[in-house]
Amino acid sequence: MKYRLTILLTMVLLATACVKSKDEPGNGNDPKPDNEDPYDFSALQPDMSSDGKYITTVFEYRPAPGQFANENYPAYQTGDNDNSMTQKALQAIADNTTELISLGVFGGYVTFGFGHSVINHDGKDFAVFGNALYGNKRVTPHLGSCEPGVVYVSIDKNKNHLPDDEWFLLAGSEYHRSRHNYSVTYYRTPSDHIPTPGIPAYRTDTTLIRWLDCDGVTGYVEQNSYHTTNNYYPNWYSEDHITFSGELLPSNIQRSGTSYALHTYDWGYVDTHPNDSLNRNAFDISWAVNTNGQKIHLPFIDFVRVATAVLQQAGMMGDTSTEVTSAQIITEDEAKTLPKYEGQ
Ligand SMILES: [Ca+2]
Ligand SMILES: [Ca+2]
Ligand SMILES: [Ca+2]
Repeated sequence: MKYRLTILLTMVLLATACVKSKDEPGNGNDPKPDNEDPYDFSALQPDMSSDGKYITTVFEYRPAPGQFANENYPAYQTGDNDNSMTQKALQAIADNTTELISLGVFGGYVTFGFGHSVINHDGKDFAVFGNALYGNKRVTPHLGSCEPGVVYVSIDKNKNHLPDDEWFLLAGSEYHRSRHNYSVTYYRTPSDHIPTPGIPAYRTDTTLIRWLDCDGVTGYVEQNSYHTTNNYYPNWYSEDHITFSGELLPSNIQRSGTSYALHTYDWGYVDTHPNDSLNRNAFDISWAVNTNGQKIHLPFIDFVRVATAVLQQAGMMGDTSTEVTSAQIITEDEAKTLPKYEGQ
């Protein structure tokens, strides 16, 4: 009986673990005690004190573990901390750059701004670029590399110029088959860790970074033979475990024998289409939903967050991590040239 009760309690705890937590995008605001509509933004004025087109500020760079962590995009050097890594991230994605940052596996994110509000005009309002490529279907059908990240937006409701307000997901083409309010905790590799090599031989350690999700499922970010000198867990984090929460997309791995591809999703995701298409990499603030799935009208936004939205190992390509190279505002005139895709 006691045993059964323990199981029951564990199930209840696990079942509640996947609901929204206060650290999750979408929970920045305390509930209002009276009848005030929390989504009435009509009294707020956009900050249009500058008119730049590209990223000017990175507020947070919080990658999840992954094969590029510490090694590159951006590289960690002894003595780096949250502030210096955030500055490196800014140098990489500010302006019209082709440098990039990697966000690590599921949940890792970057939060940035354009130095002024982004108005929600008719059509798409801004674009975010990654480093996605399609496979050439005729020659290399399994060489696509699309690593979808989701976009959250926020409005500086408390006017402190910081992204500490409620976050809204921009619901893309896969929203209705995605897992909402998911979370995963990653654990720093213990110092006495013994690698567990796998098959094929590129799997040099199948148990490098342990993770535990809100369902109680556990797994690992694996070390592969192309990245053996870094330790995959961001060195500058003081915590020995770190939790990320948000939207989880279905796996986009296509496998044919030993060959893997990461296929594209239609619209509404970062690092999912090559950068030669503005429209495929463009986002409309009107796609915003809160964590209950309610559509929210935002007249403008002040903050953008991009987060890796899959949790998967893709053979010799290793773990899947969204990359960001730059972002830009889309003017109202430019938006008129960008036709809607089905479902937009
Ligand atoms: Ca819009
Ligand atoms: Ca704020
Ligand atoms: Ca990528």
